Amino acid sequence: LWEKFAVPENDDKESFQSSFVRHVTSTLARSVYNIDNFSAYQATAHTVRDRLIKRWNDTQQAHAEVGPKRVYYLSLEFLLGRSLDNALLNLGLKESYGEGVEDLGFRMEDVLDQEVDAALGNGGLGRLAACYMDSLATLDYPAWGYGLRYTYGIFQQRLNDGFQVEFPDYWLNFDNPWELPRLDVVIDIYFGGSVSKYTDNNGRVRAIWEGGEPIQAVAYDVPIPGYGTKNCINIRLWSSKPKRKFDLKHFNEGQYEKAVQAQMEAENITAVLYPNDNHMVGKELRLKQQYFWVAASLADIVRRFKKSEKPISDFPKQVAIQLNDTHPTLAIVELQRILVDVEGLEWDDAWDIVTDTFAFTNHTILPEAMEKWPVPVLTYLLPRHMQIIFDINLFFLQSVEKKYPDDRDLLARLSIIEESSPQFVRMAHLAIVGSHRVNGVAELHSNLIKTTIFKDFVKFFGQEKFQNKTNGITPRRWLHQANPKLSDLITEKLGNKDWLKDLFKLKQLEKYVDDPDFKKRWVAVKGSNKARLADYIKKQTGISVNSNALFDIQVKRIHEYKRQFMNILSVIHRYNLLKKMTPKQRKETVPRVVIFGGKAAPGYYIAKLVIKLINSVADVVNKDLSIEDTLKVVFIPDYNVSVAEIIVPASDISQHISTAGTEASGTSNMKFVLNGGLILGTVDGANIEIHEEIGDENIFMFGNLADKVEDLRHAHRYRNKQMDPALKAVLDDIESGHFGDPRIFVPLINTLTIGKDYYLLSDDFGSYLRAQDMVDEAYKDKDEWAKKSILCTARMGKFSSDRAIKEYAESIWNVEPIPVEEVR
Ligand code: 26Q
Repeated sequence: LWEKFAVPENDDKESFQSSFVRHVTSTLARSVYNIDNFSAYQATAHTVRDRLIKRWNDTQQAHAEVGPKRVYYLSLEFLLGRSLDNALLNLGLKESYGEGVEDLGFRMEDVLDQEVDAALGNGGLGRLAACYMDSLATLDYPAWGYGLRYTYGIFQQRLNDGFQVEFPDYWLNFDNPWELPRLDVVIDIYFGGSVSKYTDNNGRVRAIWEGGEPIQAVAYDVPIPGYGTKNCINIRLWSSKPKRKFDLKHFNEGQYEKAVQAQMEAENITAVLYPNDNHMVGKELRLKQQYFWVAASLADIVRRFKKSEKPISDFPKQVAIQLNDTHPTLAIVELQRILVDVEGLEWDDAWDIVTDTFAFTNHTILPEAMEKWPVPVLTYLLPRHMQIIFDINLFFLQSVEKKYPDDRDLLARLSIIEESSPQFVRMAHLAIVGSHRVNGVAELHSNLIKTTIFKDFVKFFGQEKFQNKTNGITPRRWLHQANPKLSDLITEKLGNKDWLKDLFKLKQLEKYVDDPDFKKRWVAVKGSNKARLADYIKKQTGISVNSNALFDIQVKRIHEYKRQFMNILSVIHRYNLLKKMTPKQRKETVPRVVIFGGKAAPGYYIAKLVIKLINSVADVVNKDLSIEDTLKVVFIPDYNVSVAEIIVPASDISQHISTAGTEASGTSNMKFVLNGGLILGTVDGANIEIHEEIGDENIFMFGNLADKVEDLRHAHRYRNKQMDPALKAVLDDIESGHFGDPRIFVPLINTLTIGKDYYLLSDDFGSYLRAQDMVDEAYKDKDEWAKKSILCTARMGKFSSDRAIKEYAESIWNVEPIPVEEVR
């Protein structure tokens, strides 16, 4: 009977249109004679959503039949961006649905443009999680993501007089077709309360934690379709809400307000994403977010495991949990609590299960980003967990003591507890001790953590526990979707779209580097992408830029270690040179458009001054007619995933210029090169491996190496005398008031003097300027540049997130793909 009523979903234009009309009239309750672009978007999205739900169900059914080991990716951030175009492409529906939309009188581009970004992340770490979900789905892995459904995503950035101002990102304002509320999947989460001891039937003393008032975690599921497969995986996002019970006690005492207050605080937990990137903020609410999320996710995972009716000792054979940085580290403690307090296991048996289950990815070595939480706060919010952490630490330090007797310094360095007053819990230490594998995100970074911050752990646990998994990006979104013209050209040349599932196939493009016709078409695609960006810049900022100029782009979170400051200082240097040139000399120079974008954390004063300086320089340079359009400076506001999709395909050069050893990997570097843009970069993070893949001739590298950084910092006691003269001249220029009231920039300039130039701008400035000159020189030879651009794309196979995910699956998770058949 069920089969009789199951309506087969067809992928042709007419089926789309009939579904579209049904959604307009039923779901949206509108007349088909009166629909705007937004309604057209909604109706299209709902039509696609129906297809996704079908695949989602088929996938769950296929997995239930096999009962495979599943991988769970725990991330506080999923920076997904828009979903409609991506889903259409991954499902192979773009063409038929596109025609269907256009036939009904809409422009597909305008329809797609109606969607708001799902911006539940800050930057690299959150976008990495999104790329990994795309690869897990595409490669048919039985995987789940777990995160939080923030009511407010990363803030929207606007500019006022060149200063950043933040606006709330209330992204759920007009319904979100990409989530499926699971009002039946609700888990009670407790904070506070008390721990009591009791003696069990076997005479053993056991602990029982009774928390305070429960808060409900409600599941919202976000389907993630793979490319060219029926597999459709799930990101489960938890939303907090008060457990609606009538609080008679408060009510009778006439404390109605207090009762409501408690309910509001419950909703607060998932209200807002913390907007700090690579910086720890010690807010209690952030810790509550972490536990709320981790406890709900583990309850869900344990419940799913129990359905298998396997013995609890099989847990690590069925479950792999990846910790995306230290943010979910409390999951280790929560699983130990469940196994010991609830399931009644012995401590050691439980701990073996825990460590076999978890693996931990580190994303930074910056000291200010290392998570640590005060013991008193943990004791009061999660008393039982704090006891368990002390016990984990005790047993761990005992085992250290046994291996290295009488080394008290070693014990202090390894301890999960920092012995300050108050004491702190070092989350990275807890994550390492509770995991069977730890990885960094690029070769250099993985080596650095082994020799610096985690050195003692390597000594104790041995090398095998510490791995490298170089990051990757999904070529579906970052080439096929963002750069359709280049994608079409590649597909035409290679004869099929297989490269989208095996990015190493791009290698075949190398055959055509000397084919004039191919080169011409390659350059034309870049030109049209630059024209598209020029239009966007005109619309957003009013600035006209010449798309024949060299497009030089630095877009990423604004942070001192990423050195946007050094970039804008070099722009001032360039401007001063251009002003001194004769008209003839200016004719011979390569015109440049220097483009910046990125958000500063709202409380990061210096980063905000960098934004102001960029805009002040832009104001002066852009209206100076004397330099005859040889230089333009642009700050694109509100950089996010969908803006990146316009920017990334349009670069000639992109800058990744962090102080060596500070950028764990970087992933936008990969995006730009995959789209045929060259890199100007330091010997840092994944730049090094990109260099290795694409070759010396196709990248501009400069600056001091990571192993020199410590010594250079040390030498900076005598800073002022040694400052690079070109840099000094530029700073003098700012101080003379050429770029507005110089008093504004004093604290920024002080970072180079009083602040001892921690990020070594002065040490790298000379080689940076020389590298810039080499870029100009190389760009003059258009033909050679085209060749470099093609080789860049052709050699980027390694940086597909598919490669990264296969490495995780094979050497950390031990999970296998499960093919998903369509169920009719
Ligand atoms: C921690 C505690 C309290 C509040 C906030 C945080 C917090 C939030 C976000 C700490 C760090 C982050 C984000 C870090 C991040 O994005 N790191 C980047 O990860 C990328 C993916 O691996 C790398 O490519 C980048 O190099 C790295 O900077």
